[in-house]
Amino acid sequence: MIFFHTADVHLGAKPDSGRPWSLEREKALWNTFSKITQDAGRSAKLLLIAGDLFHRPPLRSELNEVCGLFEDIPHTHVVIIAGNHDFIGPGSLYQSWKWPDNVTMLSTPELSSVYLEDINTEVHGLSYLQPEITSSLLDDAAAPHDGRRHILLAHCGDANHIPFRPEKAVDAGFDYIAMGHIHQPKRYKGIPAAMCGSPEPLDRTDMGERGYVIGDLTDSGCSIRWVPSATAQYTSLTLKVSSETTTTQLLNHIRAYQEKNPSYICRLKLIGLRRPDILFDLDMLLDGARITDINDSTVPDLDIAQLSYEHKNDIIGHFIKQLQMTDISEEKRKKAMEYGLRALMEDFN
Ligand SMILES: [Mn+2]
Repeated sequence: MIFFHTADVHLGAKPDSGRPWSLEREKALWNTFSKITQDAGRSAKLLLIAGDLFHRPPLRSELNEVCGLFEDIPHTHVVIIAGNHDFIGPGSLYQSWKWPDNVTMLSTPELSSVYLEDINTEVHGLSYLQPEITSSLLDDAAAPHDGRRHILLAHCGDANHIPFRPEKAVDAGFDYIAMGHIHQPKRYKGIPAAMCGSPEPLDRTDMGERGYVIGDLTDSGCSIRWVPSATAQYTSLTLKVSSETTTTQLLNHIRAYQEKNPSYICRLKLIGLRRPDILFDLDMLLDGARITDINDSTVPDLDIAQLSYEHKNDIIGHFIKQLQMTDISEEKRKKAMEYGLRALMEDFN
């Protein structure tokens, strides 16, 4: 029995809000989820959604949209739980929503299940009714030896969101544990369990590839593989500058890199020695390429001996001499030299 396992789709989120590519990312969340459901419809009997399908309690229009996707795959069962983001609070549309026939939401705060007869599989799970659950609610989950296959859907994984060890659920008889909540995918060695990760990264802290799980549950056990699905990837890019480097050169370099890797959105780090009298125009870099943030760790390339010779009769030379005689740590001296000389030389230029 082939199944798909996804979670943390966060439909409705606006990644990198305010940046030029934000709308494109917002649409990518929908497009990738749509593609996953279509692929599931072609090859899987069951689509598991382990919480946080939506970024917040969903709007009517958003629910209509996903129901349209599920109606297009009538021969695939869909089982959903609500996570900490799309929790079923007072007034949540989840409470009274009429899902298509192939869809089940396990919406109670204690474990419940749905038995899918044609695939002899029972899916167990619970939904969040509030954004946090600190108790280990799933520790007592158990699957009976009744000839059915049993799957546990679990939105869990940190102290405020159902602390949980999947090993325990395997010992309690479950054939697969479909976990959600942590965006970084994780396999558990030797046991049929996975944190599938989000199908698309949500922000710059979601570094690396993202995807979902395709599993095959048979009488001899459960095999799973992880499939990449994300259309963008947050990566770190470190560039080393020299005293000849200009902002335009940096921008051209980053643009060429991103043309070669069009899915990359970069966190930029600048290192190396820059010309002492310039600061890179970070706004120009942020405006000109897909960069979320910049860590400028460059240091000015100061030739102290040369400077103190050239300025032996003015305040710059005097400043260098005094600082060299001051009893402070080398690190502090370096910083003070950098800031002091920058300020003094601006006056001179
Ligand atoms: Mn979550």
